Amino acid sequence: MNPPRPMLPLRQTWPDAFAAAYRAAGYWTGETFPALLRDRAARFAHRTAVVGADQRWSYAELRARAERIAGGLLALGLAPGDRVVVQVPNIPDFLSVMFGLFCARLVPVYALPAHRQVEIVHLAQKSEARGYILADRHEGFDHRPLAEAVRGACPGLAHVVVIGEAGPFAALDALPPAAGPLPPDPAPDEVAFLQISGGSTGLSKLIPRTHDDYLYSVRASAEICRLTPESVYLAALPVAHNFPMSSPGVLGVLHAGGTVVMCPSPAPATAFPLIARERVTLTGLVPPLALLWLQAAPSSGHDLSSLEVLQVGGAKFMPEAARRVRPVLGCTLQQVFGMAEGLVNYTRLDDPEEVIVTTQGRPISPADEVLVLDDAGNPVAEGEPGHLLTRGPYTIRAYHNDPAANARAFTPDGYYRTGDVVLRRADGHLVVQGRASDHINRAGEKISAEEIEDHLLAHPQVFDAAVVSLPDAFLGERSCAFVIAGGEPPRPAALKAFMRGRGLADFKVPDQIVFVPGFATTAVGKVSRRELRARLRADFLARGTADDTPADTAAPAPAGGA
Ligand code: OOB
Repeated sequence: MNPPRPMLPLRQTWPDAFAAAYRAAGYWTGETFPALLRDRAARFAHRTAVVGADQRWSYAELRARAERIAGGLLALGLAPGDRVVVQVPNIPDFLSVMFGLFCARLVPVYALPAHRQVEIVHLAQKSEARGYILADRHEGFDHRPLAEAVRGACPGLAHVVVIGEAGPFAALDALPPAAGPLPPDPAPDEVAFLQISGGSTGLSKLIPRTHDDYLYSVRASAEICRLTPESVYLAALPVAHNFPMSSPGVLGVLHAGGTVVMCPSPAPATAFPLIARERVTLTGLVPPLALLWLQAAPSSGHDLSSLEVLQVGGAKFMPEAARRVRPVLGCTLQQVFGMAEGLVNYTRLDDPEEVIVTTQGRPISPADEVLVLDDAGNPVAEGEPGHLLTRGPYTIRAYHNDPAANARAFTPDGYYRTGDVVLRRADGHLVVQGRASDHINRAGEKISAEEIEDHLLAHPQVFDAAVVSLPDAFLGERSCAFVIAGGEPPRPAALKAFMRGRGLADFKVPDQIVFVPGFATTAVGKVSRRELRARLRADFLARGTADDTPADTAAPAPAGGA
């Protein structure tokens, strides 16, 4: 066997004075994920930790299963410190795998079930992954051929483990027995996992989060959401995403000793019966799904009366829709404005209805530093819109292995440039106004215009392409590609099939394709991509044909991202 290649170290560090202050203030407590699991398994041994379609595991069972997986993965040949891409849908094994990795000191790299070859290969290569854990099938898609293709493209990916029918791979349920004791617990300032960025430019960046910083956000979120051992959380959005994972999400609920109900799809037909059966108290949705639920609830016939809080986040929830949550669902709305890089804002459960409906909340922590700046970098007057920058005890200071992105995204004094334009009210609540960067927020899924343009340009009949967001009554935003054909224009459907054929996640395939003869340029003949996109979008909208004419698509479905 070849000796393992040296991997780029994972780290996430704050300047000493900040780290000391965060510890002194009790934000960073030294808690780690393996210790959390052991503690809850001892305190809540027989209470239900997680429920699936036909599974119901107590905390003691979750721990036993996680530790078995940990031992099995190490016996298979993975070594502490190795990164493992996790592409697991909303099933109880998501939690046993995640905690199994933590207990083995392996580092999860969270992929979404909707990701395809392009995304998984990128994550595996960028993280230097040696393992890939996936479910055999999800929503009619067989992930094993995908795993074959990924393994072919990533020679370092030594171990592929499948939940369900494993085919040519190792089966999660048949891992070898542990060859020895599990490694000692990690240091709390070690990187626990890699989360992925919304990807405003190019491909997703990797976000290293430490035990200390992430568990602070989990603990504080659980408190803000008043979670208790009686809380029952429906995981309706893909749990690998930061919102359902930790805001307060499945981790917040386990931290509080409550119950996680894994919902395989956020559609009302799947979610409503589970809410009724499990007496769910809390769940989180992206705005398009919240709209669907508001539409479906009155005539659904399911008893949704256990629901106390509906969280909505990932994209802007418009006040007119927000106002309908309490009358229609009989529960409190909580708006959540967060980012995988850190900062999370919540409306509080006892905020006045006006605040809940019209704002995106305020930060978790008194130590969250928030700046709202004009283009020149000066603070705007209170109540004026500006660029949101932030730093704090659970906001990263750097991406993994990406000096160019770090130079763009962080100021020299460590603030993260969120790319969002917000206004801060006198009472400290933030209202999201839009954003400065060129991505499309499609039902909470962030799509980089640049990444999609690159794929379009790979088509032989595409001369140039610019991808923009257009307003969409349902998705919030949909993607539209303006394409200059090189020769005979390809049919939009063929171009979309080409994109899928390149192994791109479905939600990134443009919803609409508009062929144009050329891109108007300035007299100088040169224009930045950003200006170009802005101009194409503005011209198209000015022609008044944009909304409700997804010319070449059937009604687009939200991928259920956040
Ligand atoms: C969440 O995380 P990401 O990393 O997928 O996306 C972050 C971006 C934000 O910078 C903002 O542009 C947008 O998503 N966003 C919202 C929003 N919540 C997120 N825009 C308007 N209103 C909101 N409520 O999306 C995320 C992470 C943790 C909790 C919640 C959402």
